[in-house]
Amino acid sequence: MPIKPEYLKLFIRATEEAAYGAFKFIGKGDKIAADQAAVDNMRRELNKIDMDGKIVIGEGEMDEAPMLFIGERVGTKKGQKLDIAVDPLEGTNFVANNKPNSFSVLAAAQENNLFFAPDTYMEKIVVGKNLPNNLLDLDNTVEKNISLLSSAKKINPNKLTVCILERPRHEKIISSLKKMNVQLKLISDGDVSGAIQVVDNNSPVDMYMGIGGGPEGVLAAAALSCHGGQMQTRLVMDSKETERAKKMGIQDVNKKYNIEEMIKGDVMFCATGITSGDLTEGIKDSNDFYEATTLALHKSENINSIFKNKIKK
Ligand code: VTB
Repeated sequence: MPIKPEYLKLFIRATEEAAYGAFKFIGKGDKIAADQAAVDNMRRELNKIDMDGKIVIGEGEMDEAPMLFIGERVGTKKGQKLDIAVDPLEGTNFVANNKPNSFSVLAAAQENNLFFAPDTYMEKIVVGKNLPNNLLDLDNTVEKNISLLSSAKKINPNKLTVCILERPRHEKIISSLKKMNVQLKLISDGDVSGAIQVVDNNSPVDMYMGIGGGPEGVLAAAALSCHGGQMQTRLVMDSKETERAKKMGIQDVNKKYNIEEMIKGDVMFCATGITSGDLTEGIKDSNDFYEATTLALHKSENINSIFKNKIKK
């Protein structure tokens, strides 16, 4: 059974309120306070919704996150049974430093249909739609993946754009990409948005790759599954994290996941901008009210729209 369409506007409300909470902290240099405000508001709104929701991607595991922790039940328990993935504030540094690309994000699927990823790193490789199935592989060399994408898209490697987090751990990949004269889009943070750009017609990004957060990987997968994008991921964990993951029920910790294994069935995705960025505009102060802009997707209903709503001052 698909997710009831009426949930979309309620989830939009949850990301709007979370975004509004963080908005008050833009440029204040306090990422913890900004995150807390977003978490509080999102949790409050989720608990108003008639659903039997379970947080599968949240602020962390129960012993380290008091709110919106993995496994927390949200909603009034009266409606559909749903798995919920949240990042009330994606891009805490961006809000703290008044930089573009921060937003509040949520994805929902039916019970047991979202990948229960632990809060660890994840290797990711992402491309857009209308490409041969399972085109790329994390175990290929960077050169091979670029050459496969270049042939499939009939675009010379020097005309391809690859987005990647700028981190020392990616030095080797970045230097291989430079050798191939690929165009780089280096981002300082925010790989949910980085990954989703492969399906955005207004973005030059052809491929996203590299190691970022596991939770962020599931959120990006939710949006990409509505668009028909491709993604392959693999958890990256130290021995302690591996133990925890096994306790969470992940038997094969080296498994490579494709999008259908991370997101099953129907899915909704909402992202409300805090500061303006590649996905959406940020919250705007319009004298009498604030205006929130949300990118909202619902797979089974083919919804891919931008919603603008007023938030009372
Ligand atoms: C990653 C990325 C996120 O933070 O989790 C990153 O997925 C943290 O990476 O989008 P480092 O540990 O290397 O700093 C974000 O960029 C923002 O939450």
